[in-house]
Amino acid sequence: MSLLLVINGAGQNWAPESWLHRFSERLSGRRIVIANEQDAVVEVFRYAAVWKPTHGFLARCKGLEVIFNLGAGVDALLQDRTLPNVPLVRIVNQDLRKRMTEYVVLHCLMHHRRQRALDDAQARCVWEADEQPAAAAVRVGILGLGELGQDAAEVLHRIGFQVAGWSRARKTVPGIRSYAGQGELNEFLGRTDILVALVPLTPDTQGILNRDLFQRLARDGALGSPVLINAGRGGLQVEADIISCLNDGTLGAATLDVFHEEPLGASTPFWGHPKVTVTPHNAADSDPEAISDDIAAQILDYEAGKPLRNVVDRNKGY
Ligand code: NDP
Ligand code: OXD
Repeated sequence: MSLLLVINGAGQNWAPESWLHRFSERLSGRRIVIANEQDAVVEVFRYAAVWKPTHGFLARCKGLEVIFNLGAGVDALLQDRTLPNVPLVRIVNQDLRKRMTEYVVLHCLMHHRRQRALDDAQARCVWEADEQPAAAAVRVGILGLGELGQDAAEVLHRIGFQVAGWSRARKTVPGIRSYAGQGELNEFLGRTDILVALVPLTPDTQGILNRDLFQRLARDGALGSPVLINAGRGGLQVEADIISCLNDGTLGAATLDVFHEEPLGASTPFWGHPKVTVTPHNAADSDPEAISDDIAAQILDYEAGKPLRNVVDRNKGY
């Protein structure tokens, strides 16, 4: 067995040598190599573990049987039209679910409990409390009721929020109202005070977070105006629409973890906007140890003849 590492992420988590070390510990005696994407000739490897490989590079790797994406979202990878037609496995694990759920709960509660206004009052040394609706008065809508969306939905429901989710196929999740498909999107939006975007970026969802959609959110909610939380992908959002909807009151506030341009440029209005909370695409930073455990276990299972798990449906794009 041989594993090629093709890793182009920014930051300490993505240092290729650390991944080499982790996989070598878990798959001892195997040939594991960090790719040099400039090499004219690429040796034969059975597996590749990748994050944002240069488009066209994997097409030059002969003998690949499985590509393991080192994250949950595969949008960047699928944009490579030359990607070899072999199973593509993405990350699904409890560590990632819990991290995303922490983020979603944190930001739902921050908007619900008006923490930004309290921070502002503290900065002015003012003892000032707003009226506080109960969680049961607030309707959260999760756009994308998949692995991450369902976990967050369940915890929000336990806290007391009214929670619904929207997906392609209907789901059965205790306590969560499930809306399915385009035909039910309007009804889902019309009952939503806090919209949490956790759909993958695909041709169908590109730009879905736009003025037309924001105008269809509930306008009679306990928070006054609807709130947007986007922890999916920047490509889901029309950024000019978010700013103009915040400015004219169509949206009350937004938490944004993902952007068209990452890192976020200095000149964007998001940084300084009083109704926007920016986080640096770290809603759910995948734990490299947990990911390495998953992938090593999958390789051993695959070699023992067991089916691969979490294989991406290329037709759906996620
Ligand atoms: P899943 O594939 O498990 O879930 C995706 C959900 O979106 C499914 O419920 C799916 O419906 C729904 N969906 C997709 N397309 C449509 C559509 N056209 N119409 C209606 N529903 C649709 O993904 P995960 O939950 O694991 O991850 C979601 C996304 O979160 C990732 O793709 C990634 O972009 C992002 N992410 C962000 C991170 C961050 O740090 N900000 C970290 C990790 C992931 P159905 O179930 O019916 O197929
Ligand atoms: C992912 C991410 O897709 O970190 O895993 O965004």
